[in-house]
Amino acid sequence: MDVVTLGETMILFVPEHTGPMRNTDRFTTRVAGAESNVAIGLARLGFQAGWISRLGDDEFGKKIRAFIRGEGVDTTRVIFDASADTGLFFKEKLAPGEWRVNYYRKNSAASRMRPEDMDESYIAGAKFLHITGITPALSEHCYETVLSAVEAAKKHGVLVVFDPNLRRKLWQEEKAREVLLELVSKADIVLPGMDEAEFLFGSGSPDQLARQFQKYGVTVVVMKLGKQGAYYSDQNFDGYVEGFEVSEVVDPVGAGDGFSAGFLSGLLDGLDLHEAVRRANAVGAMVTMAPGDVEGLPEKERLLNFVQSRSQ
Ligand code: CKP
Ligand code: MG
Repeated sequence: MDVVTLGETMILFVPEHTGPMRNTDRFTTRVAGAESNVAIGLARLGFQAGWISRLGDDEFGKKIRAFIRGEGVDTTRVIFDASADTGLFFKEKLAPGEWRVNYYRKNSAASRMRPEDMDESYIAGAKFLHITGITPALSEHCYETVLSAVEAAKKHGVLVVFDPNLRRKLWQEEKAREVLLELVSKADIVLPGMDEAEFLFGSGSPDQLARQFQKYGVTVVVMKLGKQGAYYSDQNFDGYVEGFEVSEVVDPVGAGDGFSAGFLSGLLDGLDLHEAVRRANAVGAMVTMAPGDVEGLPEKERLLNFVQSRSQ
């Protein structure tokens, strides 16, 4: 396995019309969850990705597993839990450029993940363990599950990649800050957005904020700067990589996960940090141009064509 990740994936309902969803009775359903988005992104780019989770033993759970497995992600560690439902979420487009996410995931099957669900040898066989700050917000058990996955990774020299993915609807600020910082302190690579970095450390420039992460022992920090691109820093190098022009932002949700998938694929292909971040920017941009959270994730050839066509 190149990358193993764990987290909750839900059925996403997208109302057909712009405006509050009480005014619509038509929805499109899709499959979405930050960690499986990353796994799908990597699988489309030709890498081996494994996704660990719990799903309800229900129609939606079956749909999610079939979809993710169909994308070529390894789902052998996914457990169907008959005692809870698969989580749902709704993504309303309130006005052009204004989105609202509504979760129906309390006590979901994924919130019942347990440290025992983490197969140490499965994690040990990966090059990277990818985690996000969403999972520990789901329940105390999920928090412990993430810690045990990280422990297994560290024990076997698997690099820990952490995307803070702050979700204010899921927990209180103080608790979020404490847990996210704890995970930062255990990560080798962090991929925060500027807003998340400022949430953790207060306002500052990207390089000042990156140094704060490095004080926690992080080796590589890549800060997402939206359409401006990204800033990266490791012990030896730092720099900015410009973002790609996007013709129209159809749906920005999932761009961060595309960024993670693009970045990890770059590292797995042996690119240097600058080039890996460029690839991350490209995949993030491509995700925003398609509806849904995973629909815009490209295959390798499309990605390389996109990058090349914008480099001339
Ligand atoms: O940070 P991103 O916009 O890339 O993350 C989007 C995902 O897992 C989305 O698919 C949703 O299911 C979630 O984040 C979430 O729980 O908010
Ligand atoms: Mg994100």
